[in-house]
Amino acid sequence: MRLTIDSDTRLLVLTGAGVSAESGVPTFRDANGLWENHPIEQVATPEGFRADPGLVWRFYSERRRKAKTVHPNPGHHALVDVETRMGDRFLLVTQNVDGLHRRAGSERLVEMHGSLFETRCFHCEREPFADDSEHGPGDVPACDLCAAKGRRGLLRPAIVWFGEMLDPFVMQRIARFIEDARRAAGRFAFLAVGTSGLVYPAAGLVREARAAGAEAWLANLEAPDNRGAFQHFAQGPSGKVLPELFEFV
Ligand code: BJW
Repeated sequence: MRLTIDSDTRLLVLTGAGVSAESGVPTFRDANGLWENHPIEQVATPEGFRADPGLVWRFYSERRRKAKTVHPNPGHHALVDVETRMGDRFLLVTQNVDGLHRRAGSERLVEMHGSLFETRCFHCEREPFADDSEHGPGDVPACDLCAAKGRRGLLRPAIVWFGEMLDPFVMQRIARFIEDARRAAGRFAFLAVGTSGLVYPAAGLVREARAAGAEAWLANLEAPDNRGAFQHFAQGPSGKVLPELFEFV
């Protein structure tokens, strides 16, 4: 089964944790949504941060440390090759925060759930900034911009937690790509890779793309909940499936 790409095809790719699994980054649902017996919601929500910022920083510091030791795999590299050939007719949207797509060389890239390697303030509207520092209980970093105004602000990882809005510019960029593809004369394909299809708004992108005329492809280890939304299913590990999936005509 091959996804055929000609000189007019547009391709929107959505990736999830499964793409990084072969690099050694654990997926969310494999760990039963638990970290050290804490439900993920305890360390990935604003309420969790308010209750125990030190615990949340320990969780993300561990993830930062681990993410620095892993490397992109053939699945990440296959998507860079496709982007190189398609240029602006390609957009990669990832739910992953591990930075592996960027390190592999992806440039037309939207990190819709944020980045492990950026920090922002929990209290003020300052822009996220590059940061790979590690913290834990008793060592929660403070916002210098808040301090300069005589306020107490805590820094937090720049990750989109449950119940938080995604960056509107991110959603606009995706919507614009879909709209351009709808208006364009050529074929439009949507490909989801390594994602359980449980978390919104990412899980709804397949329906938005299909409403704009896309042919929907799925590359995943197992059939996820929203399998029925896809016309084509290439089952297997993405590091093996992606390098063999595309056919340029
Ligand atoms: C392989 C493989 C291999 C393994 N090869 N494949 C509509 C309906 C219902 C609920 C909602 C809704 N709209 C919004 C919500 C609420 C909520 C939500 O979706 N909840 C659901 C759980 C029901 N969404 C939100 O809160 C979002 N915000 C929002 O919508 O704001 C507006 C709003 C505000 C207030 C109220 C209502 C609306 C924000 C969601 C942000 C999620 N962020 C997380 C946590 C980040 C923390 C962190 O990373 O530290 O992002 S959740 C977590 O799940 C993480 C992931 O990016 C995300 C998706 O997980 P993913 O990638 O799918 O991974 P897995 O593990 O689930 O699946 C891996 C898959 O790979 C599996 O299928 C394997 O088979 C496969 N696989 N190895 C190929 N080698």
